Amino acid sequence: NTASKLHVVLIPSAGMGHLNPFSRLAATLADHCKVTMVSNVPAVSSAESHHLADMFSAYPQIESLQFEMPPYDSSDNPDTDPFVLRWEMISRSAPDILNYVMKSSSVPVTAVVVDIPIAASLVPLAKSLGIPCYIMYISTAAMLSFLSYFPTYCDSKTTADLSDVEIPGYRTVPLASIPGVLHDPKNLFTKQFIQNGRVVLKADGIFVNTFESFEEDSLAALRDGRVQPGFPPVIAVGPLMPLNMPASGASEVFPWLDKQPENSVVYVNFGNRTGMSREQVRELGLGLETSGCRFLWVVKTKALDSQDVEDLSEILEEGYLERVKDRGIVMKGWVDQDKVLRHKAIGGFLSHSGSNSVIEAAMHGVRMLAWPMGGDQRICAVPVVKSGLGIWPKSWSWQGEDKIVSGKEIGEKVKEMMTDEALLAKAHLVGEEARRAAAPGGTSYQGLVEFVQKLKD
Ligand code: BUP
Repeated sequence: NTASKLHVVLIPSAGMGHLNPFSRLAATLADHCKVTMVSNVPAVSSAESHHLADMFSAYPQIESLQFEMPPYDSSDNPDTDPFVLRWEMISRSAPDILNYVMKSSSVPVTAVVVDIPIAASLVPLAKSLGIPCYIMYISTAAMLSFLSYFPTYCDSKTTADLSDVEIPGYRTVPLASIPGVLHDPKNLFTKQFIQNGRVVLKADGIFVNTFESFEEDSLAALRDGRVQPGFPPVIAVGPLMPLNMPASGASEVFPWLDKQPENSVVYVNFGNRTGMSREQVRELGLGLETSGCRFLWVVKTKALDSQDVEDLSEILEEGYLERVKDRGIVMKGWVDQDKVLRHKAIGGFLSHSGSNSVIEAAMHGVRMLAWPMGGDQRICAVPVVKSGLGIWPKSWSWQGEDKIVSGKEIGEKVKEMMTDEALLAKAHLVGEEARRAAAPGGTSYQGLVEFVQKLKD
């Protein structure tokens, strides 16, 4: 049959926030056609190495191609985030990666799906070889609108400073929601962001890990050309279903969760890339304690997991762990977020509102208290509030502001979220809609079926 001759090659960049949705897309697509996923080795973080090894062993039907990254001199960009540096390395190696893919593939390549941070180099190359090229956009449709409009905004602005970005016919993105790094036009990330923002228009289509009812307004604005005329097809494919493999990371949390009442535990995790200052960590600890709620808290003070080696007892106030031991688990490292969010004891999620965390909370219908810290997180918090999934105290600090949010404020908001029955009911509804979208016959499922059908034609 034709489907067995279709071969889609996925090229992710780096960071668990990218590998997770790519792996989920690979597993979903593998039900419809042959799928290969390229990994760039060695991985930047240990979480990524573990994840890739586990995924390829659990899903032997996904072919693995490993591309050895050449050594890279980072002296031009000494302070750059290691993930952004890796994106740059991959972009520079794009011709070699595509060459390698074409040479090593056992079956001719029908289409490639490339990750957004490396799209500017890979989309034009793939197109020049006559290969249909799709982008996997790793964030919300709201953020895709901002990314796609930002180059136009930069071309037309008359001063060096940024201001509110008005996307005509759609919405105004306030200055405070613009990723802080974009203020510096010389920054490597800013250059990549603008190039990738321009290249989206050249892709054959763009996958977004979102679903119709969650971001109806943003999807409509993209599709009807309000954000940019002639926008390629936007295929909402979310929530992408978690992989079916043994839980990763800390396992001791689950027997504890099993003993807690339904909807009683706040899960607190700020993602892979957000290290919090020790002072803020201590206030957060006080907040969780004074909220009176049960909690599962993953503490992170460094952006890269291999550097996050400080012991909890050094980070937290003396005596804290002893005081909260009957009510909470405080841990460092990795916990299987999907398994946590689907647990019936979890009643709320205090999150940095990273795009994957948002869509995962939506999928499991878990109420959110959004505390965006930087990057695209304030833009991703918008659909959280709009859909009714959660609340967002906008005055809380972000992006390296000196301001510390007090334990008292945090405690009050956590309690507010956890006692709001209407919010709980609304979040459950969002969860039902999300799961319906992803199930056979749902809008997101259909989006992927139509993508495969188009490749066949
Ligand atoms: Br930390 C952590 N367990 O302990 P986001 C993360 N995850 O399963 P990002 C775990 O990593 P930004 C952990 O489920 C999600 O799929 C989580 O992605 C998983 O945040 C992913 O939420 C994290 O997008 O920051 O990538 O850390 O996207 O804001 O740059």
